[in-house]
Order: sequence, then C-alpha cells, then structure tokens
Amino acid sequence: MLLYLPKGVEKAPLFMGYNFYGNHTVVNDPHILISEAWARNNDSLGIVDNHLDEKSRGVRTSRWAIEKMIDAGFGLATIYYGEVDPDKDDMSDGIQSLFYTNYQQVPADNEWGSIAAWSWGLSRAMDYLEEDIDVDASRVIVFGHSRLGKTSLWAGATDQRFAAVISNNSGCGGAALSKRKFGETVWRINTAFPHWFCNNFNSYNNNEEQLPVDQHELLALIAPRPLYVASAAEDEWADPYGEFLATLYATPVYQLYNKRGVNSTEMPTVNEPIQNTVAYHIRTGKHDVTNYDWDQYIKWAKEQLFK
Ligand code: GTR
Repeated sequence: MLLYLPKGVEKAPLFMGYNFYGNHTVVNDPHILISEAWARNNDSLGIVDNHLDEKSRGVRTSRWAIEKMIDAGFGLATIYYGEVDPDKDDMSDGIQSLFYTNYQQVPADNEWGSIAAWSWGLSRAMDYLEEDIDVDASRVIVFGHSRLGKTSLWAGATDQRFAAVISNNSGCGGAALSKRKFGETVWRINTAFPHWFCNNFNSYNNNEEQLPVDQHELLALIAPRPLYVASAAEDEWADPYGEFLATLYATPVYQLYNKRGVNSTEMPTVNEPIQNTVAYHIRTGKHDVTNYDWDQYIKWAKEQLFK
C-alpha cells in the first residue's frame, strides 16, 4: 500500500483505491518501491529490473490528482490490484488459492472471482487503516475506475466501514443496469473476462431477463452511505444512461433513510453534476479518470463527510 497524507491534519480522511499499473506509476516519486508483484505480472522475466521498470515510473499520474487531494486535506491510499489477484483467467495464482479446501483447485460455482477477491483485499487494507493513528478510518472513501469501479462498489456493499463509495466508469457488472443490454453485455463480459465473476453468473449470458436482481440493487446496498457514480460521454461501452438509471432506481432506498438521491428522471447534461448523498455526473471525454472527475469527488466528499 502506498499512503500519502496531508501535512497538518491530525487524522486524515482518505481516498482509497487500486491502481492498474503499480504504485510507482501514480506519482513521479523515485522513493516509491516497485513491487515484485508488478514485475511478475508485467515483465516476461518476472524480476524487478530497476533499469527497465524505472521507465514506467509516473506513467499514470494523470489519473491520480494527488495534489488536489492533499490541498483539500485528504490523503490517498493506493494498492496495485495484481498484488491480490493477477488479472488472468487463472485461479491458482491469486488470493483465492489460499482458501481452497481439500483438493480444490478452482472456486466453486458460487464462490468468488477476481472482482470479489480484489474487494476482499480492500477490506484487508481497511483493517490496517483502522490501526493507523494518522488516518481517520471513519472517513475512508473507496474509489475505483472501470473493473476497479466494479470492485469499489462491491467493497462498499460488503463492508460498511467504507464511509463513501465512488464508481468511475464501472459499466457492466458495476453501476450499469444489465437488463438494458446496452454496450457490454453479461455474455460479452463473461466471455472476455471469465475470471471476474462467479461461474453461476454465466447462467445469465444472453438471458438477462432471468436475473433476479439488477445493478441498482447493488447501489442500494450502500445506502445510507454517500455514493457517487460517474460516466463519460464517449464511454458508450459502459452505458452511461444505464449507470444514471441505476442511481435513479437506487434513490428510493436512500429516501427510506431521509437521504437525497438523484431527483431528476432525465439524464443530466454533460459536465453538470448532481451532487446529493447519491451523486452522478457525465463528463465530456472518454473512458478514463480525469482532473474534472477528481474536482467533483473532492468537493462532494467534503460536503458529505464534513457537513
Ligand atoms: C473493458 C471491459 C470493461 C471494463 C474495462 C476496464 O475491457 O469490457 O468491463 O472493466 O475493460 O476495466 O478497463
């Protein structure tokens, strides 16, 4: 885990989320260790070769507005997701294998895939943060982009210690409604990424009508804690309208707690966020995490967690 804390804040609230390419890619800081897991998953030789690996230092800084977080009094905790489970269709090299019983070699059909494994890892990170006296563990906002946004939603639903949840462009299996079958479908995601969900999810390939739940119910499980869902206008694959509708349909559950959700039935205009306990925005641009996204998340997190 890489942890940045703001100076002069006794116990810092935090954004916490996984990164795709290694801790050393999120900030251009020569002190960040290049992890062995990163080398194993990204280099053919699987050994840390400082000369080669130095080239990737700082290559993802555009996705992590750390200066903005620090200026706003927030810290950042981030972990390379491959530390917990490499993102491959292989159930022997991730955390799952340590839980197998008897001669088990793969998870049972109703047991966890990679997304649930990554979420589990976030909860273990939270176990640590609760022990860190420099951190305000009651104000940890779990964040994730794309497959890691699916992961942050599941972490938020399964672990109430996360004070707030952010899904950035999470799409199918994240914030987007599966039954709309728009952009990435259940069949498509289960075929391209067979290791992400439990095997039972395959029963709904080209059979979304039979799903007993849809993703707005996942969002509702996070209530009454603050939830932010964000889409991008050029990210049709993630179905922005389906992501918006899920926040709308999760809203009645927030209302049971007297919390404000998304109050308009119409898709908001681009770059005009709705920020209540449930927040939503669609920004211009493509599938990514931008400074615009972080400006919104920071403003909203301050309002929600410090009002
Ligand atoms: C895509 C996948 C999406 C999303 C994305 C990502 O290939 O179809 O569901 O998860 O990857 O995580 O970058």
